[in-house]
Amino acid sequence: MASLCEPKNIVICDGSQQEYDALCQKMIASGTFIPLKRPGSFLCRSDPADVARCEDCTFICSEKEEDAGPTNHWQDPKEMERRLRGLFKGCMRGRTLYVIPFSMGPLTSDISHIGVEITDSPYVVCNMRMMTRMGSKVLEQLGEEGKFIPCIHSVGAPLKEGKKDVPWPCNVKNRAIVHFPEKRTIWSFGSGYGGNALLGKKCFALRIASVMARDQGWFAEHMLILGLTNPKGKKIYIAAAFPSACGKTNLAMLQPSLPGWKVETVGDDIAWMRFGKDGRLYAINPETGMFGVAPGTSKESNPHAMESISQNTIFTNTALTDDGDVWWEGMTKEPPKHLVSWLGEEWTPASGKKAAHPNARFTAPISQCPVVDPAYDDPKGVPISAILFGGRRSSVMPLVCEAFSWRHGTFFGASVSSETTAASESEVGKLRHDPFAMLPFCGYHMGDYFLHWLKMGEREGAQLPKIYAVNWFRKDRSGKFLWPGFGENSRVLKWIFERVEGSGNAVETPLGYLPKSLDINGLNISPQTIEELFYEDREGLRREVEWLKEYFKLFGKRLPEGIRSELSALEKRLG
Ligand code: SAT
Ligand code: MN
Repeated sequence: MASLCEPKNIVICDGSQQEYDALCQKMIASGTFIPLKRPGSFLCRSDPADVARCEDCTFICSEKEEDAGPTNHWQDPKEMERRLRGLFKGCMRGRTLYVIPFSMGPLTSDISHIGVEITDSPYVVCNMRMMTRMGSKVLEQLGEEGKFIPCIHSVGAPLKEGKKDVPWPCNVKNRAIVHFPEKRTIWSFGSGYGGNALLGKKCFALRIASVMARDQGWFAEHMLILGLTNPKGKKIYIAAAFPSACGKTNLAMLQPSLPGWKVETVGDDIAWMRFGKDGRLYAINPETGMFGVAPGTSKESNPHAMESISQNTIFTNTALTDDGDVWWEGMTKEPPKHLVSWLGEEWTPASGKKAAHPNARFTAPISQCPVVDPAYDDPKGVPISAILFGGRRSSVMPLVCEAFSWRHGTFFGASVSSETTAASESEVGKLRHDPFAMLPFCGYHMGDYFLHWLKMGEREGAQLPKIYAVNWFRKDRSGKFLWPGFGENSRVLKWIFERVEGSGNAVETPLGYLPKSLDINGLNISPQTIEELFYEDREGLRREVEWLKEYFKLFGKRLPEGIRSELSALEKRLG
């Protein structure tokens, strides 16, 4: 790679604090980092054209086109390799090539896997140090013969001798985030942002890992993991899949409004799950950091996130206050009188523009979360009792619903749809199917992925988690959210806990089991609102079935029979 990329020098990262600090100093000097008032924290402004995951330039280059499936962009792997070699030729001139050995998951866990990312971005190095277990200890573990996933990244902006660098080098028009599932290799060119560049995250831990998981009989999922303890001290673990920027971080560290209940955080974005000898499903969080959405995060909405980012945090594309702190929409009720926006422009409330980019992010170590779960680093993982699927749905879908069976729950996952968010560069607020919240992250044919889920449920001796669909985002006719969400979601978690334990009451409906009653003690909500939250909109549901039928056609013969029959069973139940 060095002879292809022609970097000025090469640094093998040891992952030490000194190395991290030196890189931060270097980025302050180059204008990439602005030191903040918060201890050990920095603000970084990206190029205004490189602000989110780019789904249109993300490719799954399997040997056969049909194996990438209809939901992925495919290109011939040989042609793509040729293109990449052209793009990478001399792309690191004038820059340092950093070698980042990293482990997804605890080094001693047999659920974990190792990767090595090479990059010419010190911003990526610093983020990867927070997001993964990174450095010399990983190289030691690898030894001479160890296996790793090669992850090759460049911002694609060679630096001419004597020319001053820009704060956020990138090459937007040539961006390509490319996965070779058979070779289990990742190449990413032209972007420095989030999932495009921190290759351990979506590229490895979801797209490549989903392929490994299919082949080896485990799960790589876009899920948070939380521990839920009831007032008697009994604890279960829950995993939940929501699309990007739909509240995974908020749920993962929620402060329950219900007295005596406790939520603790194992992970906020990705879960790797494997069956244990006892037949239960054990989950690890392969990451060690959070790359969370800043806008909307406040002391009210997520006090634990606010505490997690009080120090040692990298902020990207937030606004800067006059006293050297950060701000974003929704952080306080009243915006400050003056700010410098994410674009580096003077900003006042009268500007009529957003001060922070809607996909502004914080990168912080999960160990800083005040409610981090004691088992977050446990190599065995935590046993999962319930799996939740959800999206942003302003109508039709009830607040919570329990699946009749694993197969029915798999159908829940396959039917997820959600309004799009700023986490991806495509249009925001458009309702789209996003099966298992994996639409942008599944590394192979989505129909085969459904089949993998169905098959895993047939495993001998499996103690399967119960499966739920949740929707915090249902609105009334005037467009107002019916449910307060955030800490009040503990009321839904409580019902799930009781169902798992066998004590919770439910009524059977065509969609699944709904709560007979939800604990709304102390919540200022009218009985009509509760009714609306669970209202069975038969017309809407029938339309939903038609819409799903249309969507599932996409998968042709590779739509598993189990999904097909669940859809017709639902249609029958709706009458
Ligand atoms: O992929 S990112 O990590 O940039 C953001 C997301 O989609 O969750
Ligand atoms: Mn995510």
